[in-house]
Amino acid sequence: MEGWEQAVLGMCIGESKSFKVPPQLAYTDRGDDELDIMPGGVSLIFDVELVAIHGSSSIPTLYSQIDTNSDMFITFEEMEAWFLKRRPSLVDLVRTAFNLDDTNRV
Ligand SMILES: [Ca+2]
Repeated sequence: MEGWEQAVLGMCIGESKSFKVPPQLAYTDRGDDELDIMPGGVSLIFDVELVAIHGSSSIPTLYSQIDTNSDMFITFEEMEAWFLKRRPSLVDLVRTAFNLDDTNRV
C-alpha cells in the first residue's frame, strides 16, 4: 500500500507514529480486490511502533543504497556520491545542507 510505505519510510527502531492513509493511497474507490474485506473509498488510520527490522529484502532500501559500506551511518561522502549518481542537479543542495549542519552544531 503506497500510503503505508510513504508513512513508515524513514522510521527508526523504537519510533512511534500515527498516520492516516487516504483512499487514493490505500485501496482507492475499488476496495481490496483479493480478500474482499476492505471497502472502497475508506481512509485508514494506523498507530505504529517500529520494534525491529528482520531479514533482508531483495529490494534495497534507499538507506542501504546510500550507506554503501553498510555501517548504518550515512556520511557526507556517501550522500554526495548517491546524489552525484542519481540526482546530480541537487548535489550543491546536499553540500550546503551538510555545511550548514556543521556550522549549526553545538
Ligand atoms: Ca556508511
